[in-house]
Amino acid sequence: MRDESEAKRMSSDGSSRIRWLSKFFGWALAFILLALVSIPPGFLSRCHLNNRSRAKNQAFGLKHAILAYFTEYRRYPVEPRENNGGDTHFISDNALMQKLCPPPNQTRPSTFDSPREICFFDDDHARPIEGGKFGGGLRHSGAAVELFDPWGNYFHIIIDTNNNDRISIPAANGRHTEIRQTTIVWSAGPDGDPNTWDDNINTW
Ligand SMILES: [Ca+2]
Ligand SMILES: [Ca+2]
Repeated sequence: MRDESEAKRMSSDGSSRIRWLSKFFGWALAFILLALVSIPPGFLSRCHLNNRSRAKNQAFGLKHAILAYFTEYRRYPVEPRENNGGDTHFISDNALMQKLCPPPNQTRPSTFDSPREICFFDDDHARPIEGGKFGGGLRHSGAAVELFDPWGNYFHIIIDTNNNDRISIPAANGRHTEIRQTTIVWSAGPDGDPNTWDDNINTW
């Protein structure tokens, strides 16, 4: 008799647990559907636009920082490379950024390569994004510092290292046009490829 009532009680417990679980999953499903329906139309495209305007601000900030460095020291923050008399293409890696940004713990001047200890460039900390990358700001690693666009790639920079006050800007289909500027910066855009110009974001 006792075994029978114990079995009934266990069966009743099992049924109520199943009812509770099905109720829980029902509510969870309803909540997810409600959240999906509540995303305003155009939200995803606005995120895309925000990333583009963020990249544009970063590119102009970097360009102005390089020009300010030149004004201060009468030289560019990176050494020109041999390029058959042409201008030099750089990226926003540590070799460039360590001249423009102080290290996070203010351990200057041992690691901050700016003779007068001037901070020429600052930005948000890069955030983790998909693919194990960091994007949208400065990434400090020990004494090293790098700058990434919102899609986790370096910016590209051409500096007038042959000092003719002109830069031949790269463009689609290998076309080049000369403009009267001494520093240009561009982001490779969402596709991460600096040579596909439909989505690139530039300062000229
Ligand atoms: Ca030039
Ligand atoms: Ca591109």
